[in-house]
Amino acid sequence: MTTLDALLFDVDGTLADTERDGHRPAFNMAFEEAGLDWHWDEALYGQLLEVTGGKERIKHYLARFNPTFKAPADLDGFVAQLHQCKTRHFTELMADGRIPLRPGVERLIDEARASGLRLGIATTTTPANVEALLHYTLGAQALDWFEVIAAGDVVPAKKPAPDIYQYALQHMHLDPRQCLAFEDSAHGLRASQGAGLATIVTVNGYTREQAFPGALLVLDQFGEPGSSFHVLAGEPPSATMLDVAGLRQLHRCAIESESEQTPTVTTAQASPRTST
Ligand code: XBP
Ligand code: MG
Repeated sequence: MTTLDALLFDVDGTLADTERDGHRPAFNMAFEEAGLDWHWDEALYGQLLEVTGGKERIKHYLARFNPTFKAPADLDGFVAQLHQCKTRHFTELMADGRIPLRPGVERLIDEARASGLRLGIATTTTPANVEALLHYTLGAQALDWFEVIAAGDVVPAKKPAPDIYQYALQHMHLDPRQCLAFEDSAHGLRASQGAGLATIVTVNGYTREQAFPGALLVLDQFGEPGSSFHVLAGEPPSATMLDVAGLRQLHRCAIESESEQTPTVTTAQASPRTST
C-alpha cells in the first residue's frame, strides 16, 4: 500500500492570502515608482489573476486592458525591470508582517514535521517572495523545512501546466501517489492534478466561486482549535480541522479509490484490434 510520505504546498492563496493585499499593492507601487498611471484595483486584479506569473500578468494587462500604451521596443526588458521592482515591494511588505499565514497552516506544518512527513513547495511566484513569506512568518530556519522550493521561472510553463509540480516531485524523488498537494485556485488544481497529485483546496476571496473538479476536499481553511473549517465539497475525516491523521486517512481513500478505478485490461482490450 502506497503510504503518505510528503505534502506539497502551493504558496499564494494557500499558505497565505497574498494576492489582494500583497501582490496587488506591490504591483501598484512598482507602477507608481516607474511613473506609470496604471492602477490595479481589487476587481481588475481578480480578472488579471486568470493569468499566472507576474510578468505574464503585466503583458496580459497591456494586451487586454491597456492596448494603447506605447510600450518600449524591448518589452520583455521593460516588464522584467518592472517586475523586479514589484518583487522588491512585495518582499518589503512581507518584512513589515503585512500578510500572516492562513489559519491552520503553521499548525499543520509543525504536525507534519513532527510526524516525519517531507515538505515541498510548488508555486508560480518568484523564489524571493517565498523566502520572504516563510522567513517573516515562520522564521529563517523554515526555509530548510522544505526540501524543494519549486518557484517561478524554473520551469518553462506556469500553472495550470503541471511543470512546477513535476519539477518538485523529480527533485524530491517522489511518486505523486506518495503525496498530497494543497492548492487555492482552479489553475493550481489543474497543475497538481496534471502531475498526478491528489489535492486539497482551500479557497479564498478570489477563488471561492471557481470549480474544483476532482479535488479530494474543498475547504475555506485548514482549521484551528476553536476555529473549525467549513466544507465546500468532499467528506473530511474530521469535523473541524485538517491534521496529519486525517490527511493519512484521506490519502488512503484516494489510493484505494484510484486502484478501484484503474481499469484492468481485459483480454478483449489486450488483443490487437482486428481490422474490419
Ligand atoms: C500565484 C501566481 C503568482 C503571483 C504573483 O502563484 O500566479 O504569479 O500572483 O507572483 P501560486 P509573481 O498560487 O502558484 O503560488 O509576481 O512573483 O509571479
Ligand atoms: Mg495559489
